[in-house]
Amino acid sequence: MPPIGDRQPIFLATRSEISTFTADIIMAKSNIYRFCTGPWNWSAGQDPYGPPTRTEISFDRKLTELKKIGFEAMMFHDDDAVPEIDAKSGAQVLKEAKELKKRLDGEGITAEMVAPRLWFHPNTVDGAFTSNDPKSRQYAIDRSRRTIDIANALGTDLMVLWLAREGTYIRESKNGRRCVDLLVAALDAMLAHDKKIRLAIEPKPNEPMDVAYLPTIGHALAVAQLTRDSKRVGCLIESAHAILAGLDPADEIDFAMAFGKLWSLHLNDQNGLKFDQDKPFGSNNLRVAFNQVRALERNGYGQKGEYVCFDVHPFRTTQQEHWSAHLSNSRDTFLRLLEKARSYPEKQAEQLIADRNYQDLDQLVIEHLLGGK
Ligand code: GLO
Ligand code: MG
Repeated sequence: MPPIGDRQPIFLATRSEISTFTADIIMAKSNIYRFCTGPWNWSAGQDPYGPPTRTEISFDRKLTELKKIGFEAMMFHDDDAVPEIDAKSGAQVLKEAKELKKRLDGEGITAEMVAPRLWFHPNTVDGAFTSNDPKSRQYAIDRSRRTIDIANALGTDLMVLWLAREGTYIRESKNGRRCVDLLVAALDAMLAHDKKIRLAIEPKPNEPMDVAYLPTIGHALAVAQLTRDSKRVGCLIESAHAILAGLDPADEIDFAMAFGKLWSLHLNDQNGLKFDQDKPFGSNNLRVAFNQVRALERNGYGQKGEYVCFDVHPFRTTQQEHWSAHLSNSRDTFLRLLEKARSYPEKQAEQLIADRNYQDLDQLVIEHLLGGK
């Protein structure tokens, strides 16, 4: 294994280690994976064509549910943490954030990250950091600074930036080169606001915009390099977003982790190039999900305290009493695929690779996922 400097340590169990695994050891080792989700992931079934199909679950119920389904952390939008944030003074926002921290501590739940919700407000109709209107751009930066203050109060140094409206409906409406400069200026303003905050960009190629400015991890990490403190700008990979960009999420994981920059993760699934589906992890393509788990394993994801978050939603048809099944199912699937990653017949695979027998390598993977003959 080549030296990797101060980048992420590599964790790749050898075949001989794997063969000694008992079920217990596998479970103990899986402890390095800690799970997280957000309050928005218990959505009520509404879509652009119809109203909710379930009643809203209270925040308190969501909070107490987490531990029961094996989750240790919650991720927040700024206004999940402090509702109606725009109507409140800075002091009030901080007071409420500190109250929330106490509630989280009481439940033994960690705040994984906070993300500014920059896509709801009238000021962000034409984009936030890349709006053509300077007042809107200022609003977006001011609100992001508040989000950083909330992150501090909740005890996390991670802010996630899903750049929902940083793109266009028609390309002639904005200047792409200028938008890169505006994004860098905004990231710089956030980095200057707090010396410790880390920014994780969550790329997505489209939706709600026709075309986004930072569609992939490569784009996110390239922009990071232009900022005043590139060490504090990394990324978050969402499986569905990678698939929407026509990429394999496992490759995005390997790429980000080669830079030591994968600071959070939104595992889910997606059936091809259509609306963002946020299906349970592994729901659509078990093999693609397996390869994501393998990529996380070989790169040691989680060893620096990173969480495995599921950005999944219940199907619209889901009934009230099954309100958490999409989350516990995603976690179960992850753990089952972790066993598959750890029991993968590495030696046999290596031989087939050496023989350039990818035909049988393909079948080896299929047989392994099917449970062996
Ligand atoms: C939507 C995104 C969204 C973000 C969340 C955190 O496509 O995945 O759910 O992850 O708002 O910023
Ligand atoms: Mg997401």
